[in-house]
Amino acid sequence: MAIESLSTRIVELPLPRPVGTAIHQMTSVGCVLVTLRTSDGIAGEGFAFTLNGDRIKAFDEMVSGMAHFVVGRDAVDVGAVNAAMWRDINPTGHKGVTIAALAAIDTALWDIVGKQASLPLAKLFGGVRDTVPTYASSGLWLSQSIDELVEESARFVTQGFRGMKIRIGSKDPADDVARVAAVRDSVGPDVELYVDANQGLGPKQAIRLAAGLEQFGLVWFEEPVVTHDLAGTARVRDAISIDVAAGETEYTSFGMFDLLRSGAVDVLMPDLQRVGGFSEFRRAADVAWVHNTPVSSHFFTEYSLSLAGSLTNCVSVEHIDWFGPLFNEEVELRDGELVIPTRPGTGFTFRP
Ligand code: SMN
Ligand code: MG
Repeated sequence: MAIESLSTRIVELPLPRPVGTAIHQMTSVGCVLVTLRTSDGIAGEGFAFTLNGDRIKAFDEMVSGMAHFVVGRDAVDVGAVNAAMWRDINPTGHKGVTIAALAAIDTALWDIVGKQASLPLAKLFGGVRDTVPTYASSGLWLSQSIDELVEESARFVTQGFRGMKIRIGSKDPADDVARVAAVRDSVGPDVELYVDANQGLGPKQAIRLAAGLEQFGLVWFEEPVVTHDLAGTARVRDAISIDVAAGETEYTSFGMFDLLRSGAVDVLMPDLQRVGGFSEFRRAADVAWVHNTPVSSHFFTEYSLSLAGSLTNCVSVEHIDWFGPLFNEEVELRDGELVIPTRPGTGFTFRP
């Protein structure tokens, strides 16, 4: 069925409290909600977001400016529509606002394809699992005190999480070690702990810090250094025994290829918006596949479940609850894992 319209709506979701990482300060997220409507009344949905809603109107404009690529087209031709948008943004580049707009539209197109087929996208892409490991990630911020970390980590365990991510990158590395030690003490030896320095360290700083963190049995050390320093990230990876994860700030399967080829990561973490939607995430996962590297999704918990349910090499989905208020449906935690939705399309619909 032909797509009749593309519409957008900007919404701002306040966070429960201001939070900070080594490089971000956040009080809200701003979203551009994208809805495609077919002549037989099916709605395909996707969204793009910015931290604090910064410059969100530019994202709205970029999405709206691509309407002519989808209106009049059939969603099952998502490959051709995607290729046309890809060609069109060439002069501006395949990073940032351009790829975020392409990603949101690609997501909405696939949502229609799933709904038309009455299939969850995880099955339409080729189902591999019904639940996927996850870890609590909307918490344990660098901006919190040690007492708050202890209290919140215990609460995550009570909620049923078996893993959680701690933001690090303190001025004094001894503070990072103390913060991770306090959480490990609070949750016990069996809970999986991840750390994320949000690119806040230099390679040597990261290597020295890892030496102090190795005793805590961490799952991974995420974004130790600035995203474009692939050689620096690879140096860290070579020097430490903890796995290195990165990719959330890279764009498209080409960016992922560079990361993998540089030997910079043990776990690749594409972000649905920055990688370029479902189509490009799946290509990125295949690039990781040929590098024998697992993938774990960044943000976009709800939509990433469709990918996790269909990608053999997906090991986990980050649990961020910030975007929950957008949807009628809720993500479901079962025995510490997230349930892959069985509803058609992405399985999540905007709550008006
Ligand atoms: C992150 C990035 C941006 C804002 C908050 C948290 C973080 C993550 O890198 O991996 O969740
Ligand atoms: Mg991160």
